[in-house]
Amino acid sequence: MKSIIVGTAGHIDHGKTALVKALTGIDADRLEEEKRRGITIDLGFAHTELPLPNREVLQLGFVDVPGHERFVRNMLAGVGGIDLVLLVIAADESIKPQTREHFEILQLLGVQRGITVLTKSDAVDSETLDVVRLEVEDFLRGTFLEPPKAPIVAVSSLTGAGLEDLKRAIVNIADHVVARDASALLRLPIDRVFTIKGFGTVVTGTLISGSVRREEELEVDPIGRRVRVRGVQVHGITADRALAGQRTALNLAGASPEDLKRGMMLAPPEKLNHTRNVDANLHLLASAPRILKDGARVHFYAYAVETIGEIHFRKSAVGGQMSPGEATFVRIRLAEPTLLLPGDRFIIRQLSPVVTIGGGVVLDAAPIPRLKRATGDSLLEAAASGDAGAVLGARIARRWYRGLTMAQAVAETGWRKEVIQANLTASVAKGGVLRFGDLFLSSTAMSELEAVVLQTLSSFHAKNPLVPGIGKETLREQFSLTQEVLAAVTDRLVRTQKVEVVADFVRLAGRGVLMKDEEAESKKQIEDAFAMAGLKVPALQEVLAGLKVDKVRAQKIVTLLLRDRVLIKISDELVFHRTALEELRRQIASRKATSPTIDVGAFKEMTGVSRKYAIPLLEYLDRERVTKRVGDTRQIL
Ligand SMILES: Nc1nc2c(ncn2[C@@H]2O[C@H](COP(=O)(O)OP(=O)(O)O)[C@@H](O)[C@H]2O)c(=O)[nH]1
Ligand SMILES: [Mg+2]
Repeated sequence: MKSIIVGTAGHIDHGKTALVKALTGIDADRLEEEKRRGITIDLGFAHTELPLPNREVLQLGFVDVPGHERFVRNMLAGVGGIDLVLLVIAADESIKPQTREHFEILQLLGVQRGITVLTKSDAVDSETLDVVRLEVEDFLRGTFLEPPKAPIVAVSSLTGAGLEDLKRAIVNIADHVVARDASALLRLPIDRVFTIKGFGTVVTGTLISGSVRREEELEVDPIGRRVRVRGVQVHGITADRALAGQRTALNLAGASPEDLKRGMMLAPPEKLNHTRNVDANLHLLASAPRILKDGARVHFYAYAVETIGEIHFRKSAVGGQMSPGEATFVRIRLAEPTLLLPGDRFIIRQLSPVVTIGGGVVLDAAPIPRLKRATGDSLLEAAASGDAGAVLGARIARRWYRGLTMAQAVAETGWRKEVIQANLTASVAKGGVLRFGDLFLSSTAMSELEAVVLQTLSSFHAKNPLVPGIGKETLREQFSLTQEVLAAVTDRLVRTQKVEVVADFVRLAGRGVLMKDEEAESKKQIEDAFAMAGLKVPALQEVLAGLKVDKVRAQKIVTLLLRDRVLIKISDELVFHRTALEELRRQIASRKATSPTIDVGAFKEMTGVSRKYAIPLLEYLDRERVTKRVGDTRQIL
């Protein structure tokens, strides 16, 4: 079953609500005031089904909008999710101000398909109808509603004339409507909130992407409230789930109607982020009454959201102002946090008098502060081109050394993980993008990082000849790297033999500690003392006392020997030379052939050390998993 949303548009009293009723049998004017005054104030909803030529059923959800100029903001809240528009023009009045304003809004929102409906055909003679038709054709020239690709159908809701033609036209066009992506992340802009006795809180909206099931947990943006879906209705009928492109009502647990309002958005928990800054391509209508200045404040509308936005031009080329008919990249600062994603359309209206002056498409809803303009612009250009691979490439590149995590990629695009993965396969294969687990880094950033790390190391060595290298953590903090990126860059430099990693230190390859003669001599003395002692090591303090260098420097040398693992400390008092411990391991290993176990006595005998040394040594071997203590004896592993 295919589901599409049909929206009405057009001047007040041109017969939009009557047309919806004629098509569906439902009066979309639901408010008492609307019925009394006979005008539509807020959005109205209706639904019906039509058979498709392939015998499938076409499910139609209608969003009926008010035509009155005072209620354009309500019209904007409804028009965001529509797939097909019925531009309603009364044959007895022809084109009027809100015909123009609504039509401009539809074009700014990028609505692709529709039908122009000349209503009240019964109220005029056929000559008048022909004249109006010519006028309307002229008005539609060069737009998405230009005939013949979009038909003009004359109807009378009163007599029913032309309604069958209109239904046929709807079915024809619906066939070409590309279904919204039900596999994308869910977003439901809330356009109504109310309570139903015995049910509690109900919200409605047009599901613009994804799907929603009963019992699912959702997050209300921007308030961050968690709610549970107690029930789902599609076009007034209880369903297990609603899919993108359906008018959806959800019964929610976890929020009362006072907590919620039109303009909030339902989304999966902890996946997407709201923002107060969006980068966009803004188009100023040719009909806009005046130029737009940098920093201008406007009404901002997207889906059911209505807030204030401050427009800042991205390109100095615009010269501080935008003329009617121009388009340019802008950053919009929003008065309230709003959940938007690239590709979302918006409308701007002047503060006073309130008229629609432009609109556009969001290119980035997660701009990074203080980013170089060129870097930011290359993302905007990629986003405007619509090339998913290029967009991801630019999003990764602008994160430079820090890289972009999969979770960030999901939040920035609203695409699922699998989609992101698929769109990155090519650049990962070609090497332009590097992948480390869930982190992506541009290869340019990585090469640059390698160079900077090498530079940093060489100046560090020059300044600190007695220190074996820079601590990994210090290096990480210096460039604000994540653990993954630090590991990746050091791995790469180790593999190309440019650096060495010793314990937690990174140093240039072959760059041991450069010592003065006296220190070098002392170092050798210490090493020799321990190397010759084997396991019967002297007390460290004794060795140090016999050196030429002072105590502080002697201690430093010992620290270096321990760091380089030339000396190994196995307890507070006992330090051994690496070779002595290696020899011990060999001895133990060869003993295994004759005896699988060893006790303290046998150990003392084998090594010739006293109990004072034997116990710590055996405990060390246990820790190193060379032996394992079993009761009074040790098993050789
Ligand atoms: N004669 C005639 N009157 C119509 C027709 N459609 C609507 N009307 C009348 O026009 C007025 C406005 O209609 P309505 O649907 O509320 O207009 P909307 O403001 O565009 O929703 C009402 O009094 C309707 O009865 C039609 O096809 N023929
Ligand atoms: Mg109406």
